[in-house]
Amino acid sequence: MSIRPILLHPDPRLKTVAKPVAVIDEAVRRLAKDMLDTMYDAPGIGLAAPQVGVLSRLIVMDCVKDDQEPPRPLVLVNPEILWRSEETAPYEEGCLSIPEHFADVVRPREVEVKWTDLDGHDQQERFAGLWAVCVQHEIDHLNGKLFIDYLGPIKRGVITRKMEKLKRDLARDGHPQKGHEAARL
Ligand code: GNR
Ligand code: NI
Repeated sequence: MSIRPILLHPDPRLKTVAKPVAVIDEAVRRLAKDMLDTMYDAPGIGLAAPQVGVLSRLIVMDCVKDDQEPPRPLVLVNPEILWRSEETAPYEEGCLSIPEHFADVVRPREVEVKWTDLDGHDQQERFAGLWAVCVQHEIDHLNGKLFIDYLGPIKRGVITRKMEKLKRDLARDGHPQKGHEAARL
């Protein structure tokens, strides 16, 4: 088990376009395993490699909500959106790199995605519901985009300044000071 630290916004690495994975080697398999461990530990429903400081096009997801259902850990190498539904839907999004901040984001309700799995095989699937929200959120991370980039500059600025303060507090004492309650913007 290896949990990697998750980068917090603002960080230049979270704004960088990630590079395609050229070969699936042991390092890529270890990264994927660590990202799943890190995601489940957080806990979160998805994680993109740039969030752990690796600027490669790799994401992991498990959007199974029901504890009764078996988990479905997915690793997507070099994911690409092939098709987006015309129909859109709002969802109140959060991000492990922007903890305690939530805002409605409107995205296509369904997407068709192709990717390479860890065995090097091509995969393709149509995602809907929370899976569609998550896969679009994660692919955005690979393109240096965060959910707050869909908000207006006022809301985005409020969140960014709160995150700058949180990071200062964490750097000083390793824990947030008062005034870091969850915020819905
Ligand atoms: O754990 C997460 N939950 C979530 C909720 C609504 C919309 C998107 C997400 S993804 C997020 C984990 C994360 O930050 N992935 O990049
Ligand atoms: Ni995120």
